[in-house]
Amino acid sequence: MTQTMASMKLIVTLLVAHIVASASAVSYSRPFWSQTSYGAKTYLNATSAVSDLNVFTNLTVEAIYVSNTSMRLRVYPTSLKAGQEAPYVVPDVVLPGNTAPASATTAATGTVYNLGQHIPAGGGKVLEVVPNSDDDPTAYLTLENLVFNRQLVSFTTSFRGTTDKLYGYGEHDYHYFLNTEDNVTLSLWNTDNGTPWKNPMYGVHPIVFHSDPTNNRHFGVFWANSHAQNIHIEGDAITYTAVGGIIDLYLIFDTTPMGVVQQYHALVGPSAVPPYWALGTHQCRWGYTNLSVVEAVVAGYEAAGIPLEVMWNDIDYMDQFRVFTTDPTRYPQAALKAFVEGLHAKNMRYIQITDPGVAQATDYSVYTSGVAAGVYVNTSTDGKPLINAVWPGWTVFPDFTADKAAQWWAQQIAQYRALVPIDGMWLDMNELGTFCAGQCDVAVGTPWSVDWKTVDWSRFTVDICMPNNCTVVNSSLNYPPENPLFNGYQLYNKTLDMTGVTSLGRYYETKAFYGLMEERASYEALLAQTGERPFLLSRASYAGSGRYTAHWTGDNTATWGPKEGGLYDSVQGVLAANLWGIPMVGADIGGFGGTTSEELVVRWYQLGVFYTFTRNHHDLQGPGQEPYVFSELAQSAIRDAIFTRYRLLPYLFTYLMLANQNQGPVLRHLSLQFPTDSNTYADLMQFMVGDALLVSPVYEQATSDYMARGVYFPAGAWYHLERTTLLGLPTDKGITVIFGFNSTLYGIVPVFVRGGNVIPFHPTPAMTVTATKASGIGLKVFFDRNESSIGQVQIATDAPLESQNVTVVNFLGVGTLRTGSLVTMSATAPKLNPTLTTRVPVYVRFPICDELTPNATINVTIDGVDVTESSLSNFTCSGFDVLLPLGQDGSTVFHLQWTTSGFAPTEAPADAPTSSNTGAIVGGVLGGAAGAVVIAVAVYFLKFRHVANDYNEVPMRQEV
Ligand code: NBV
Repeated sequence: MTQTMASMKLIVTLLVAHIVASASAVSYSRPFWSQTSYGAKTYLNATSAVSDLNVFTNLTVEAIYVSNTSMRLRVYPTSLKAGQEAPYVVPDVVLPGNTAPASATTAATGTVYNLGQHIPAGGGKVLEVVPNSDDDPTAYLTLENLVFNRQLVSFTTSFRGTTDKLYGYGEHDYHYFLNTEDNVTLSLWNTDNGTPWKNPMYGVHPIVFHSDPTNNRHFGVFWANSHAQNIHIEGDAITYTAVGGIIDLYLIFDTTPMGVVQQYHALVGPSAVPPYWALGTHQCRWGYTNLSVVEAVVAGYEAAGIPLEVMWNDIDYMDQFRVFTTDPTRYPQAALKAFVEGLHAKNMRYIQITDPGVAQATDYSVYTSGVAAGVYVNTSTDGKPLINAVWPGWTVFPDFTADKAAQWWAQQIAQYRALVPIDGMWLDMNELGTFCAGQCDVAVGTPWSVDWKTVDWSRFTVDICMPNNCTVVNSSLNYPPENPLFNGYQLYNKTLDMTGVTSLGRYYETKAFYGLMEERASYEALLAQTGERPFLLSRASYAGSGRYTAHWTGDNTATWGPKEGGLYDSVQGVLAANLWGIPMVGADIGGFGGTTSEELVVRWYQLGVFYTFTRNHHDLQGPGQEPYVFSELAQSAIRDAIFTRYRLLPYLFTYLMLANQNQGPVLRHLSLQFPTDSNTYADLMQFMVGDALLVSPVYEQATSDYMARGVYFPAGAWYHLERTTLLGLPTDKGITVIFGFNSTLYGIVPVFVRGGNVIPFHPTPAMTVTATKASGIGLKVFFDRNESSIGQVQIATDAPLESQNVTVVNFLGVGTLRTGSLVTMSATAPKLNPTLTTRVPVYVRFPICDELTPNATINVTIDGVDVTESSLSNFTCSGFDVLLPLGQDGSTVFHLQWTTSGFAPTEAPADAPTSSNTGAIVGGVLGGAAGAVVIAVAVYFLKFRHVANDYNEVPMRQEV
């Protein structure tokens, strides 16, 4: 059956949908679907009169063809009764094209979905969406139990059985797979609440991805809704609930989970690509009390020889916490400016926090200019700027949903940048997070005398908010009939009153994307002012925030294990953000709250250098956790980890470019990369960086548990990235390898590379990204068993992408050690470094360590010129290294060829096992002195022989 939504046979039968309005259930008339130019349509009308104006009794249901792999299901009131207001629809500025009416589509064939033909009568089912294939009648999902009230919109989707794994919906500190535990409710509401397990956090991303590894079906459900909302997952059903809006579902189907995620990213918009320097390391802390302290941090890094690219300041730099000011004594403007210029002279950068709240003070031009321009969120009660409290005391809040506010914001940024030339912006507290609930009735100029350092937060509401007439307006917007939030958390807790008025609606409707609108205003401002791609870091986010900003996972804790909001949980956080289309993301390395330890910081760096955004940040309390405060051993491990990252910058940047070009997340759960390997659908916090790198962080102290846990390698050939050492796992199915680490601390950076990939890298990591980049681009070529290897590097300046010719170079390797070639192909390949004075290496590695005779030889040519004598080094049984000639690096087109001779016959050694089809590993990993660990593996396979090297003293085990 190949039908479009427009032409499909609508055998949707009798359906009686039940409204479960506040008290009594309301029945709808039987819906009859009819075909339309855009798909199909039906009406649901209440069968009996309903006097309650909160209930919408006449609904239109549209099934809209979007593409052969996606459709939209929109349910909205057909007409309104007198006194009824239309439910809120997410505006186009937030979700491009969202409000456009369904338009006719050209008939096409081949939709992968169809409206169901197997709907049983009754049961409240409105529709079913089924795969469009005759052999598979089971529904992808259904829509049933509709409730459509002014402040309660709800429906249930049943999906095709409990084999579906669910993921995406956030932001939470929770399992990656949302149905790891049954019977769970997760709510969404941008909340400044730290990282408590399961609670709603700073972002709102109403997207649920489904993956069924058993039947290999994958789809996503995005509900375009900006209200407080939740999902309840029980068995094979999800009930979605929100306190308003329409039912507006974008349904996406694909044969792979990656395909679904890519389609979702296309829907919410392409992710911003950060400037190259932003991939360097960042150091921040709340509590750098004056400029000398900051200077000392930079000096500390320099003395330790640990790269620091971007120095940050938290709220400490401001004068009375007033945004766009500097403290005259602790951070004098002229000295701060000179400091930043000094950083720039060293090719380093500087970023400060910018909170949205503006102090309500008549002697403060930011405030007064905002009043004059009418840019603040107003109250519904007196139409004046709505006041709440944040760091500067009594505060008002720009309404970023208004164009005039965005313009005013741009002016503030421009004026401030003339005083302090910041290189990017850190947008905090933009959920909005405030200290009082609702709104405060405070006269302009009311003094503020709270000493934050001594304040008793538990009494804040009583001592500060209540005496100042802070109230929550008695409105159903603050107290909706059903509160969907976790643990009874109120909508107005630690934020503005829900009745607040913004240009695009009431705060009740627009709060979810307040942060996104601030990100947009800041992005546009910086882009216009600098002419370069802006770097923003935002805490709040909504679907589509990735178009403008990077993200960090918020106030985490200095803890190790699952459910603690620390090291382990951070992986779920960054993977989820990647699913939402925010690929540039990291967690506070070392932990924001609590007292960290040297070992935790080292382990966190060994993980955090693989976050796309790598920042050490800590709160006011406790000792510092900058790398240089720790022992030499720790510093060397951290340096090692950072150098690993710096070598990988071309690879990381390429994947950020690919994310922008809709090729999917940079950081990927294993199930996203290996969807047919059922072992990867575990809450296993290993992850992929792009197609090639597998990171298996150490989450446990003293590594002993890591030994027990092992590293899971999906089918393929695997190598250790840094040492370009063959790990020797050319298996047809996944395998768990238990490494024999015997050092108690630090060991190696746990990153592995999958055969079949070419990794572009900077050969010489240095103290800055600029210096690192100057070492050019070399290649690590890791062959797979099928004798091939592919890769890409994309190179761009920091200018907007549309204003430059991005260099894209593709690499293709074919062959074995016996004979093969590596070619580069490029449409636009200007030399990255025409003045390069060092030659860059190409490492070529094979999955089989072919046994060579003592007089084995190799001949290597580059572009037909024999370079064996001049450029070859390190010819072993598993590969060779060669230096590219001067003036030519990994970004230039070249053709590398090799031929070897002198192989011993490939026979399995006497001790090779014959019973297993995956072989046995008898090599090992040696924990050396002072954290230096050498990997060495010997693997004997039935068909292949892997020769041990010198280090196979500590055995490692495998479990298949
Ligand atoms: O600006 C202070 C902190 C900041 O360090 C942290 O990273 C943010 O997530 N900020 C929260 C405000 C603290 C509120 C308690």
